[in-house]
Amino acid sequence: MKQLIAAFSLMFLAISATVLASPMHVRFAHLDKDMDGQITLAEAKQDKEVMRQFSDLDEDDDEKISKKEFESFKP
Ligand SMILES: [Ca+2]
Ligand SMILES: [Ca+2]
Repeated sequence: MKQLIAAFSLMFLAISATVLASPMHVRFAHLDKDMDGQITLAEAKQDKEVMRQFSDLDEDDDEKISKKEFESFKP
């Protein structure tokens, strides 16, 4: 029985990780309207939450959020 619970927990973790990982890609692609791989301030305005955290997301302060900056962000 314990093994079954452990197996289910692992499966749940794997599913959560997948769900958590994919929306960031989707969200980035959605926000990056001109698809240059960067979210500018103007593009960030489409998403209130991204806008609010823009300065935190923009680690190198170039006023653009690169895909790398977006994906490595931990709130
Ligand atoms: Ca862009
Ligand atoms: Ca940046």
